[in-house]
Amino acid sequence: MAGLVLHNYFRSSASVRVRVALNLKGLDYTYAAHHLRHGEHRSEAYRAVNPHALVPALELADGTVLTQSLAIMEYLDEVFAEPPLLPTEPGARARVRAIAQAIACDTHPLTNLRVLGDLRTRFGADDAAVKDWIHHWVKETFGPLETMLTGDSATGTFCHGEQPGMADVCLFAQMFNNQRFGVDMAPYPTIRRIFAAAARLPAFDKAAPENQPDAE
Ligand SMILES: N[C@@H](CCC(=O)N[C@@H](CS)C(=O)NCC(=O)O)C(=O)O
Repeated sequence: MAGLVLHNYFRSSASVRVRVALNLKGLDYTYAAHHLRHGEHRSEAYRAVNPHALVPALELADGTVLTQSLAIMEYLDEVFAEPPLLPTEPGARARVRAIAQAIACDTHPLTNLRVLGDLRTRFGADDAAVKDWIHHWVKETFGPLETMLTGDSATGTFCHGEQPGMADVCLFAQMFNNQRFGVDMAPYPTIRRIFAAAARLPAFDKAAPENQPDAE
């Protein structure tokens, strides 16, 4: 599809998700960077693109703007069937979505920039308290996720079988946050193994924060 513009930021894990999905589908896009630490996503110009003032947002050739990384991934999967990001069997689809949502809905929002900012400004949290908060909430999901992945024969090289999908995309993206925040990943060998398998694939590696034009 010609004329795709991805509004994003190199370090944003929700942006990583959409970059991987676009790469897996073999879609080219224009990279529009919005520096989150400089507050560029809160500008009037960007709010005209996404009133939520969050990245990513995917602008289609006809000007339609898609927001929410999970919704964007589902859109891409519906319009560009190959390779699929979800399996075909309903139970398997629910499993993959559950893993993806455990990360994207239960973990990531609690460690988002604006939440951490609020902890500091409205609730007086210092660096140590913020770090403790992040580690706590990652652990809340990654512990059960490790159990879930390790104890299920549906888990293969990737979260679900031998092909990477939406769950792997979310896991891969969150791992960069975990690394940046100094989360100890030793208790999660299966998650680390899946991350390593994904990182070996060009579509994932190309989407990693350090490989973006705005990387610092
Ligand atoms: N649920 C949204 C989350 C989007 C989101 O929170 N993006 C972060 C970067 S990963 C952001 O823009 N943060 C800006 C802020 O917190 O001010 C999605 O999956 O797209």
